[in-house]
Amino acid sequence: MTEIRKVACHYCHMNCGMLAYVEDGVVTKVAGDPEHPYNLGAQCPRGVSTLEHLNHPNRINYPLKRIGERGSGQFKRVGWEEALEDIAARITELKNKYGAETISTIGGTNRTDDFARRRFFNLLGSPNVIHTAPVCWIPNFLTEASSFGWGAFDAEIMGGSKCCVVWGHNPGASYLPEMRTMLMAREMFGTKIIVIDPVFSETAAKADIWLPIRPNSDNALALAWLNVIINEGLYDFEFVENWTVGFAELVDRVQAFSPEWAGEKTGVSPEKIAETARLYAMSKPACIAWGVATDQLGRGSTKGAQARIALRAITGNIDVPGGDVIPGPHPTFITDWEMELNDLLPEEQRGKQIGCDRFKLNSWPGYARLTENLVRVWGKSLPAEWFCEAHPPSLFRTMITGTPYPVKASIILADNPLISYANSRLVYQALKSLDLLVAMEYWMTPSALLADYVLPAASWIERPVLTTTYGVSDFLIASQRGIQPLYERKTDIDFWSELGHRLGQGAYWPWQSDEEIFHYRLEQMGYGTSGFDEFVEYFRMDFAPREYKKYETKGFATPSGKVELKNSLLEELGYDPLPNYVVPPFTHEANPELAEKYPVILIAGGGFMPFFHSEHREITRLRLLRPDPRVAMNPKLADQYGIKEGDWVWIETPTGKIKQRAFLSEGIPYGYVQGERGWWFPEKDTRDPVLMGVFESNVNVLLNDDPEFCDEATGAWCTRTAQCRIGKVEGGESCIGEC
Ligand SMILES: Nc1nc2c(c(=O)[nH]1)N[C@H]1C(S)=C(S)[C@@H](COP(=O)(O)OP(=O)(O)OC[C@H]3O[C@@H](n4cnc5c(=O)[nH]c(N)nc54)[C@H](O)[C@@H]3O)O[C@H]1N2
Ligand SMILES: Nc1nc2c(c(=O)[nH]1)N[C@H]1C(S)=C(S)[C@@H](COP(=O)(O)OP(=O)(O)OC[C@H]3O[C@@H](n4cnc5c(=O)[nH]c(N)nc54)[C@H](O)[C@@H]3O)O[C@H]1N2
Ligand code: SF4
Ligand SMILES: [Mo]
Repeated sequence: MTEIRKVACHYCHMNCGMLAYVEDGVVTKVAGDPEHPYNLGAQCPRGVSTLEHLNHPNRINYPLKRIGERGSGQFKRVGWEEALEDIAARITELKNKYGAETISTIGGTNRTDDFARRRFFNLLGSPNVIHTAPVCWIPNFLTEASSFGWGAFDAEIMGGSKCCVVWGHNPGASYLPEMRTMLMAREMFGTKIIVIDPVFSETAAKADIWLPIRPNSDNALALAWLNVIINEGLYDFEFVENWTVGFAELVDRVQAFSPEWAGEKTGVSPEKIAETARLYAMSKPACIAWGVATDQLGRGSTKGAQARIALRAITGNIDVPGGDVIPGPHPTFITDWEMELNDLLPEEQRGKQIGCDRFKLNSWPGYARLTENLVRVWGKSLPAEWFCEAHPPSLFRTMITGTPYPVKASIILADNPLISYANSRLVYQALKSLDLLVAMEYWMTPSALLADYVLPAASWIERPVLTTTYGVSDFLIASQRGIQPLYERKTDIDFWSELGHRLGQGAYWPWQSDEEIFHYRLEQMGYGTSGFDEFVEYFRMDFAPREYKKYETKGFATPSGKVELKNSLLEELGYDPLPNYVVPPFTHEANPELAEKYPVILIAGGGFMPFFHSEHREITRLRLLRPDPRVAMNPKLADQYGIKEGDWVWIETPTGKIKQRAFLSEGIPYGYVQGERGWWFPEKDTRDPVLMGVFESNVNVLLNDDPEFCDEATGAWCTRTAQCRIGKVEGGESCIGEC
């Protein structure tokens, strides 16, 4: 008999609803669920490839233990029991010798183990958890949380937005269902869409106005918009008067940033800057949907976030339908924050978090203060996972130098750090220096190749999912497990729990399965279901009733109870509390002396179809759509270097050199190139130093992650500008061993 299971795709964060047809434990078909509000039955090419992913011959199906030298690519199959016992013993030994902080963990974007990793690390006693969080919405979201008491990531365009500013964001490639909603809103409300992007992206192609600013000139534009809106009196006087602090200082601050000044910086005419500022300010309601380009500007990322916060606040768009709604936490669900047990991490250990003395907003010093404010108003805080972490570039340096103390072990779970973190060669050195490296993975990746143990992870169809979007939204989405994990694959939560049991954490991991945990978290919400499976069968989602202008009764969750245009938490932590202009790193403005040798600006960011980060290169039907890495450039620039469509091209920065294939497009203005990220080649030699071509075409080889150039408050490194030079790869030239 065929059973139909309500699953949700997790090849990106959209979690589109799917139906898995299961016969005798075998998935025979996966189709889009027409009743799911996100995708209405649609699947993108990744979703369509589910069965290939599930049954792919390259999948890791059993625990593997390294037998040769680190990097030799030689592993043998072992049992889970042996692997977990040995890992636990080695963790205990290192902890006894160097302290718990010597054990770290590396993650990427949010996957499935939301609270479990942090619970494990709090119980272990180590603060050294990292994700790619500083380059993935944390600078914006945390600056918002400290300015108005939660992030307004939920731009509520369907609430009737008259104008939506899509800022450094390309849902046309990165969030397809969101793009569809945006276009629906335009149909329904006549929403004007302004896209701010140096490149003519899939989203720019659908916009009413495309503002092709120079890479990393976003802050100049935001400050000039403030200048126009304030000086022309286009702001909401009442909201400013009653619900903000620091307006007078802001007025003074923005005087220096006229549209003429910003015209020079951005390459957009002063008239166009003023016209778009007016359109945004005079459209009621309006929202700003920012993307991670605005987090990935390096030094100054927080400053830009502050400017956007001021724009939203003074135009009266905060927490109104169609504006920028502050969801707050889910009120009755047991949130990630509640599951993490942060109180169990001793004060002394918090102080050891690498980088927390310098990048304080998203580490213990800022997070502890923020939590006090959030709990006062919401009764709950944001999760420590993502919002309170060690600084990745600093942690990698600590692994290499042993300063200020030895970091000797790491567990990589759901990340391919050699590809996703900047300065890949430094990350390589860091991983190689460790005494213990474990990777929990679907595939053998370049990073996993350096591990002592590679453990088999269950994919989304083999596990249930329950998500509140990184623990920050007031709604939750649940999906069933399609089938039990194949072979010896395990869910990520099972991994943390089973390792925890072997390290004396047993009392804190009382559950037998992911479903049991999820049921526990939902139980008191009043659904009266017998278990998680039944909840999904009948409800699948839970949306807390949406309220607007909550500040009128609760105040904002900030020390002043108002929107802090002058941010008191940043001030307390020792940073400039107002928006400001900071010269963007790795531009000709910052380093004119390099402009001659490295005349071109490289944009090393942006998601693209059909891939998700470094994933899916193994899946034939997806790889056929994009077999090789692409560097996009204007035909005029290509011509200048004698480069033709499809030629292999060197891209070189002061940090490194790679090659990608030329893609000529008028959609990218002269003077920049956009290199794709995420590239490695599963078909290539697994041995060190080739490691499946990890240094050949991987754009992060080119990026400088020196803390000096990172964002002051959050440590975000820069992926959107690098001074580079390009040149055609001449016949037969190979990159390997040379670059
Ligand atoms: N230059 C540059 N660098 C960037 C960016 C950029 O724009 N430019 N973007 C940044 C951003 S926004 C992000 S979020 C990061 C992305 O960084 P990551 O999310 O770390 O992405 P990947 O490097 O693809 O690593 C994910 C790995 O986890 C495995 N995996 C997937 N799902 C699961 C799971 O559920 N469990 C387990 N155990 N493993 C799983 C995959 O096989 C893959 O090898 O990259 C960042 N790096
Ligand atoms: N297909 C696909 N979808 C994905 C992902 C993926 O890897 N592939 N990753 C997922 C993840 S984890 C994330 S965080 C999101 C990210 O998705 P988005 O938030 O949409 O961000 P990006 O795709 O990184 O970049 C958006 C746009 O920024 C532009 N840009 C580059 N430099 C600048 C600049 O200096 N200023 C401005 N204003 N714009 C600039 C790029 O041209 C690009 O069009 O996508 C998610 N969805
Ligand atoms: S990968 Fe495609 S099908 Fe899957 S959730 Fe994302 S958009 Fe939906
Ligand atoms: Mo991300």
